[in-house]
Amino acid sequence: MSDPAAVPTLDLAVLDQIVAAALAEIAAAGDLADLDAARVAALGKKGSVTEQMKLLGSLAPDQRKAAGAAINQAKDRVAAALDARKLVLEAEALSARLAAETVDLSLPAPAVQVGRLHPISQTIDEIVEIFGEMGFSLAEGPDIEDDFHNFTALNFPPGHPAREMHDTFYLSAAEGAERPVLRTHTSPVQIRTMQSVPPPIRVIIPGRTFRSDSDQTHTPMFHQVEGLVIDEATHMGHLKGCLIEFVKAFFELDVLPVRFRPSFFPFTEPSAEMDIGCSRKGGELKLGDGGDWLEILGCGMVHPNVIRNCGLDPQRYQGFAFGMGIERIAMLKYGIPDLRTFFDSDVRWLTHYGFLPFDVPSLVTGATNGGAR
Ligand code: 2NL
Repeated sequence: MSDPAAVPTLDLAVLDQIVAAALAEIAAAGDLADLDAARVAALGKKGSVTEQMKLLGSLAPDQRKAAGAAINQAKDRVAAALDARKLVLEAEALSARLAAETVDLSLPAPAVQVGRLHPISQTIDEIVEIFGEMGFSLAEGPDIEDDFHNFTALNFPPGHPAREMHDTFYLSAAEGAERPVLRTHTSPVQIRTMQSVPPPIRVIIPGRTFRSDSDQTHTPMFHQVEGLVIDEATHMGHLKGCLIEFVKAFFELDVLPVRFRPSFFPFTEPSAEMDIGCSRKGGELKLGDGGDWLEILGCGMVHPNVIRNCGLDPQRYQGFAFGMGIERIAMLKYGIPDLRTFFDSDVRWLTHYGFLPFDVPSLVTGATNGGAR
């Protein structure tokens, strides 16, 4: 015989208190760790709501259904409160983190700045900025090339001296394959552009180039920038106007005399060299109007053979191209006297001649404030 008083019943008032206590703890949780403690205290293995659930087994069978429903409801209320509070705390944590991690780029830069942009990088950025304003886009290509893109397409005849071992770095050939070549100029990128992009084309191509040459004024790796314009109407007048605007913008001179001298390249006809005005009085080189001349770049109208070699019809398409050495014009603009120091990786040199990363070149603000100096 069992004593009816000994059969446990579910005390709804106690359950309500447990829920109220859990909700209060959840509401008071100040961070996600507090909230997790509240979750464990209510719904964990030995949590207050879980303990109520354990009573179910000892209840009289006719009470179990209603009691189970009441406890499940209590559990759902606590779980919903946990979820809601979690969203709030997570949003608060994110806001706090975002506020703490803010970087105000308009604040004065820290007094000690060690990073510098190499003058080659800065000069490339400036050139790309100027031609970008004129509507050119940037193109790049591989350092390791094949004979067709580096020589043949550019109208170099088979026995041309530039193809010789002592001028050009060749890699060893895979069996049955042609030997690859380290590009001797950036022109192969223009060939690739003409092969893949339909005219009109306006591209500017900076990059590393390689020649087997090493002395005071030559390094085996150096940088070139070349430009190419191809459409149906471009002529020598466009070439001149474009390059005159470029040298004035690059050297930041409103008055800069220029002249074009006839020259020869296999890939252009006619070809020219462009000089800018300078003065050499007292042994010091000064760019601008000084009665003397300084060679700055090579240029010309793209040879019809080159256009044909790229699969375009030279009767329909024409244009101009130009090329210059980046080290050379960087030395002229920034007064760097020795070519070989560009590649010494000397931090003191870079601190002196390098540029602050935020010194972004622009035609509106002037190309530069003179970098670190
Ligand atoms: C120089 C002269 C030059 C070019 C490069 C070029 C490229 C193609 C077709 C025609 Cl795909 N021309 N490039 C043209 C004239 C001169 O460079 O003194 N460079 C350092």
